[in-house]
Amino acid sequence: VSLFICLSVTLIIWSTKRLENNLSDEELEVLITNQRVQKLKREQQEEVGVVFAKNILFHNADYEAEIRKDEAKKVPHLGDNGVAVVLQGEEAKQAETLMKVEAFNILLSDKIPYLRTLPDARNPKCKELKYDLDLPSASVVIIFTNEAWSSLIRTVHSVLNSSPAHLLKEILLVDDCSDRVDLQGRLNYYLKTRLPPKVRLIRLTERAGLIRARLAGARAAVGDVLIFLDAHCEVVQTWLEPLLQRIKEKRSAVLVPIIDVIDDKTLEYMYSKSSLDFFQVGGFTWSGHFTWVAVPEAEQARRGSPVAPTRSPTMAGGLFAIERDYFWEIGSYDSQMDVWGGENLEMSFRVWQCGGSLETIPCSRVGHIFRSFHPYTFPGGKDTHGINTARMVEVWMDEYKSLFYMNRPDLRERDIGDLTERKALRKGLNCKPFKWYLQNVYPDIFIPTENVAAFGQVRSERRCLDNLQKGSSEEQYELGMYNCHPKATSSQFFSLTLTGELRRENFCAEIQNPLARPVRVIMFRCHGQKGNQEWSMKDGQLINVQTTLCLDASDSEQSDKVAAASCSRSAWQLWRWSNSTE
Ligand code: UD2
Ligand code: MN
Repeated sequence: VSLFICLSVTLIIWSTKRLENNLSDEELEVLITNQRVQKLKREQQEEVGVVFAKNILFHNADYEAEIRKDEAKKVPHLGDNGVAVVLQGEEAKQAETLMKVEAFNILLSDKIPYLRTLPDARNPKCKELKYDLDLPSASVVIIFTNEAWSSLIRTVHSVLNSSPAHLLKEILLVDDCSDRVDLQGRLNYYLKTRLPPKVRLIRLTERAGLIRARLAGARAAVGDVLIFLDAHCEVVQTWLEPLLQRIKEKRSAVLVPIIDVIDDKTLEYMYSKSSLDFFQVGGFTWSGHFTWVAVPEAEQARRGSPVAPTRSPTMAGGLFAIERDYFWEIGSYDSQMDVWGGENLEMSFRVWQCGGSLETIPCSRVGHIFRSFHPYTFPGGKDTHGINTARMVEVWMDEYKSLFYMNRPDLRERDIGDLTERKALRKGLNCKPFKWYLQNVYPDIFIPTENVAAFGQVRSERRCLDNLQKGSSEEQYELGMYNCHPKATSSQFFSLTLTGELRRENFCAEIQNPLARPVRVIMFRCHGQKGNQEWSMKDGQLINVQTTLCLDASDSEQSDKVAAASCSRSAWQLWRWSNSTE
């Protein structure tokens, strides 16, 4: 009898609850399971502290509660118009601690609404441009591994909000096997309850790395054009139309927006109102790194207008648009590249060498949070940037690969995997040599061994000019000397250009203070204006033209530095280059 009473009471409670809340069977089931899970969570929380095991099945009510908790953190209009927000007191401290985990200010990101207004960072001339109503449709592919929730969600809302619905076919989220709890069921639930069905989620069951994650996204996409974004971006109004318009005009054009910086601490959307005609395009260094460079004068003249498509030798990699079929035709990606790095230069060289073009579209602007470290793991702890880049170098850079290996001798003997397929691809597409690329696409690049009077090691007695490991993060450094290495390595590899620069990569030797004693020689960004950076070579002496002082090694044994002194017959002023045309 008591069992019967108990059962019927339960039944009555169930049905009233059901009537009150209008719940379906399934939802009711969820509600009950939830109570159990909540209890389990409480117990677990007490036991292990804060982290919930990932294998606990959360249910809808939990997700709903968590999402509402997140939504409750939002401060309306905070960060609107992309302004900087500075946290104070205890919050600021907490935010700083969390910076060490996420590599950006997650605490602030949690407080800024998912959709905030941004400044119209575009050049005013963009408003005069007209776009067709009928444009190819876009699949926006956003890949992520263990990205922070609020910045990921903000990226999605931003794209949805600032893209014309008829042009946005879908947003494809590709989860590269994240194990963060909030990116599990909760993300699914968020999609179902907060976002339109055109936002889709794919989960990779194994960590694929960003290259293979993008490939997975591209395979699943159905739009005419693929647009890849990182998971911490915000787009500026009318970012999409100019990209699609250009692809409609030229299907082999691979496009990048202007990438603006979203400050990692204040989340300010940074751009310069006063210099809207100026933006940078992509370059690269001989050590295989991407760099930003000014638009060359010749290109400024060719493109006609500062808002016209601007040719870019390379791209940063994360944000670009490419016609979907063309993406596959031109060789998609090297699927053997792991985790992070190198794929951007690979695609840049490949597109140019195989008949396409890479262009910056100035009226399309997207903000990106640049982080100072990777908030995710590198499985196996491998230098994936180095290995991926070596794969790229072997396939695309021909004889110029020696300049890369001089910078990365450690990669000469490394196992970088099989390249047969990629080499066959290059052959099949009948791609042009790297030399063609340098001459036609990037004529401004400094090639340490070409158009120079001398290059290689610069020796005085048994010591050689040496950068003493400087020059990657420094603004400037004093030029040093060190025992000559048996073979030229990048730290001892200098060039004397035909315009008189004594140069290493993008640093040029100059004299800043001829009155100091001793006069130190400073390596500073090459300015190309001769002046204090002009040197001439005569009978073994290296003479700074402006000061008429000679490069002098006399105190280098004590100081490890080279100096400049009045020219004399001293043997300390005689320099031998390992390769010289004199
Ligand atoms: C830049 C690019 C980035 C990529 C990289 C070179 C921009 C703004 N960003 O570095 O897109 O081209 O250069 O490889 O141009 N991710 C995964 N799986 C992984 C690792 C990363 O899905 O194993 C995701 C990650 O969550 C992020 C995206 O890939 O959404 C790019 O990673 P990042 O933001 O760490 O790269 P970033 O901006 O430093
Ligand atoms: Mn990024």
